[in-house]
Amino acid sequence: MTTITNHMPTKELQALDAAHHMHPFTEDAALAKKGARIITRGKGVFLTDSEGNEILDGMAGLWCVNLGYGRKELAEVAARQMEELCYYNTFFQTSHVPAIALAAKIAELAPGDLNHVFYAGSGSEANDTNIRLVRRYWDVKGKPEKNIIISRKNAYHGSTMGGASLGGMSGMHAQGGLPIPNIAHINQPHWYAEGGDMTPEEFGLARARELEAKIEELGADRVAAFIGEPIQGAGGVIVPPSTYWPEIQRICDKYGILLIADEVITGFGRTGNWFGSQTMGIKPHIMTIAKGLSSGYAPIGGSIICDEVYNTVAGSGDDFNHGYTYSGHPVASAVALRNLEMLEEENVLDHVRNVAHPYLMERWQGLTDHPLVGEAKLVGLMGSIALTPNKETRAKFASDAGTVGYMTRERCFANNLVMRHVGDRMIISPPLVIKPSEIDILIERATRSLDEAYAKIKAEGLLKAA
Ligand code: PXG
Repeated sequence: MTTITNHMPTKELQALDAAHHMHPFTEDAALAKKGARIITRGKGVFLTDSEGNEILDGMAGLWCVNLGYGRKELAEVAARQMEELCYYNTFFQTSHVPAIALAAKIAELAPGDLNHVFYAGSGSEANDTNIRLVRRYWDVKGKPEKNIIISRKNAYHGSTMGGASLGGMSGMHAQGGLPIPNIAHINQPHWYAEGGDMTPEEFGLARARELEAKIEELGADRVAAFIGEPIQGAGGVIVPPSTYWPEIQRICDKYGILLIADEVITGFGRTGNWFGSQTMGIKPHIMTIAKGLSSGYAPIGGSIICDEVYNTVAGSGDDFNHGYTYSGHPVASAVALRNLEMLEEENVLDHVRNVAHPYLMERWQGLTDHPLVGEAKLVGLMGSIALTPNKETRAKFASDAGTVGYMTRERCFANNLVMRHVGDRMIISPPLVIKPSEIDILIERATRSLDEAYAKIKAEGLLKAA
């Protein structure tokens, strides 16, 4: 067999990809006909594909490459660690320096008494850990029946059986017999799409109080925890009304329910603070982390656990029978630690707060002048715009949800901008190191794509409200 390299013709790479590589969240037979876009390298906020296109990555990969592509120092740290100790486990009463140092660093950065880290290989695995951890916690407390976890519709918490069950994606639940037992879902705080005539503040309270109603319905002695993304990411960058999270916190406190903040996207600077929980003013007992923990340079995730939950489970007199071969993988841990140090040394959070966010906010809000754009939201560097045929009424399109969003995404693709669509919402989450001049390129390509999509939508008679 010939060696497969970046230098092979695109068509050959696509054919091999189609023949042997099954993609996540993809209708593979349809992709096989079209051929995947092959990404060959990355530098800063730009990707290059096998055709030589320079693409501005408005999504930081999958919300993770926060320091940008091509950071040599991270590659060097990985190489050094592989030579020194490529692997050892953290089971059976052993540990190693990268896992220790990273846990200490995460505990230093995490607020309050979130002082303990359980490692996983990804965000999905970490949420599986959380399911077992909170159930174990209440079990040790003598309340084994307090085992239901409440989550939200349109939440994303991963793709394992546990993660997808916590998530509220109907398309995922429809495949594979999900959710697993004892997971309940309430409605999401998505004012633009579901708020009707309420003000955002009224709606935020109403949606938070669905948690109270659900706890009352199930009985507080049955409910172990509530899990939520401080800002829903994969669901469409849905920023909850300001009233939402304080009310959720009040309800969790009142009923003695553990609060899990899924910080897989919002952690490590994405919202301008170290954690989205700080931006939203909440105090979770457990945080799920992954993605930005290593800027995507190595696969690693985990749970940050407060003293009370840790002390209870750790002091139960029995093992917590859970863990992964790659829990605290030394290479991934070393890379993650260096990534966190670089975020600090380069004052990346200051850059997000004082440079990139204010500048992008101004330009992003400017997109609401476009006839297709109903609202523009941006917290830190995660943003969304709603596409609508009628800005006044916040109407949905008459076409199937996502038709217009997909058409817009196709124009972005053609214009060398990675901007995703979730239904008829367009979303961005660029590397945190993005410069104002690169934000100008992002906005210029986004505007051109919106213009082209608008022309096409009109031409195809799709500019109709449902
Ligand atoms: N929680 C949240 C909040 C996430 O966004 C996960 C958990 C799962 O992490 P892993 O590392 O297991 O993938 C995620 C992942 C998308 C998209 O289409 C989003 C994610 C993953 C894949 C696609 O926006 N988020």
